[in-house]
Amino acid sequence: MLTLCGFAASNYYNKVKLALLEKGVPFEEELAWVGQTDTDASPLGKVPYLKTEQGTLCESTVMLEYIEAQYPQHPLLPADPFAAAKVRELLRYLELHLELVARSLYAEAFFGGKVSDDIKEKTGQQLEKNIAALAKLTRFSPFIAGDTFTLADCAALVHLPLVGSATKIIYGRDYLADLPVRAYLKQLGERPSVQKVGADRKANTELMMQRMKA
Ligand SMILES: N[C@@H](CCC(=O)N[C@@H](CS)C(=O)NCC(=O)O)C(=O)O
Repeated sequence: MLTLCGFAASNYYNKVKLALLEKGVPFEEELAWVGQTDTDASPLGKVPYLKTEQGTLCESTVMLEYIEAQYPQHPLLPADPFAAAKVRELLRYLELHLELVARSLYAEAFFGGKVSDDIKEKTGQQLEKNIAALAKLTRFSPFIAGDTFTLADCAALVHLPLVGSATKIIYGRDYLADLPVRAYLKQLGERPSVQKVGADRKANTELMMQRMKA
C-alpha cells in the first residue's frame, strides 16, 4: 500500500493525490506539515513524499512517473513515446516556468508577508513571457494536452489557480485571463477525483491558517 505524506493544502501534494485517484490506485494519507516531515524521505523537508513497500520517494513528478510505471491501469500518459513526451513537456513548463516563478509572490499573495517591488517587477515580466510561451503548447481540447486526461492535467489543475490568483492579487490582473482556464477548470471540476481533492484542500487550508495564527 502506498502512503502519500504531506498536507492537502499543498499543490504538489494534490497533483500526486489526483493521479492516484484518477488511476484508482489504493493509498493512505499521512499528515506531515512543513517542519514535521521525515528528512530521510525528503531531505529538503518538502512535501509531498511517498512511502512505498520498497522505500520512500520525494519530488512529485518522480512519484507520478513511478506510479504510472508501477500501476499501468487508467494510463495518464499516452502509449506513444512522442505523445507522452509532449505531455511531459507541458508538465515541465507548468512547473518550471510558471509555478516556480509565481511561487516568489505567494508570501505576499497568500500568507500576509511582503515581497519587494524589485522581485514583483522581475517576476511579473518573467511570468508574462512564460505564460505566452505556455500558450503555444496548451490545447484545452478539452484537456490541456489534447483529448485525454493526462499527468499534465494533474499539474494544471493544482498550479493554474495559484498562478492566476497570485497575479490577480499582486498585479491587479489575472495573467492567465487570455487562456480558457476558467472553462477548463470548471469542466475538470465535474470529475469526482477533482471534487475530492478540492474538498480536502479546503478543509486542510483552514487548518493550516489556524495553525499559522496560533
Ligand atoms: N519540486 C518539489 C516541490 C514541492 C514543494 O515545493 N512543496 C512545498 C509545499 S507546496 C513545500 O514543501 N514547501 C516547504 C519548503 O520548501 O520548505 C516537488 O515537486 O515535490
